[in-house]
Amino acid sequence: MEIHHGKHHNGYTSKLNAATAGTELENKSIEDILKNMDMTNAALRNNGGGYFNHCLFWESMSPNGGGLPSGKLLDAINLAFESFESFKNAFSNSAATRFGSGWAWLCVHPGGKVELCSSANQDNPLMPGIGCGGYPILGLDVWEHAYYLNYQNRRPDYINAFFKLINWSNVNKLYDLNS
Ligand code: MN3
Repeated sequence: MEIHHGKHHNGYTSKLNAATAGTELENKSIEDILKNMDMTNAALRNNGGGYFNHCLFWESMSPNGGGLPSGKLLDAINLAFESFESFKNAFSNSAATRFGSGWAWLCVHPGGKVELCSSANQDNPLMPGIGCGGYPILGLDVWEHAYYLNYQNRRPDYINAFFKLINWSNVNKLYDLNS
């Protein structure tokens, strides 16, 4: 995780700063940059996504995490997936079956409906035409750099470990802010 944060995330952040320095994007929010992404601009797409995605990834976890969501988010999960267990299975399946490098997301739409999707590389559901188009409130990195040092090819074990660390109070907060 230290290498992931200090090398990988740092690399995306530095390259995003370089790609936006001196342009009209320099003072825009990262959400604005992603929503208005020129998908043919590979440097901005890969590093803008990489910056945002990893920020959400770190905030998705806590050493005291795990357990269950609560309140309106738990209601929305039960409405969409019938139970927390079936949500967990569907999210894990989405993360396990993303071919190659990418991310699995839990997103919220205006009004509060939640939906799962996944995306390739450093793409993000805020970008035009990517995933379910909702606001991502929980994100899991399934690039090999995220798990190979500890889990080798056992991506499902890494996904299972992630569920023991999910910071549901932060996911609840993002749900309330973006629903
Ligand atoms: Mn990563």
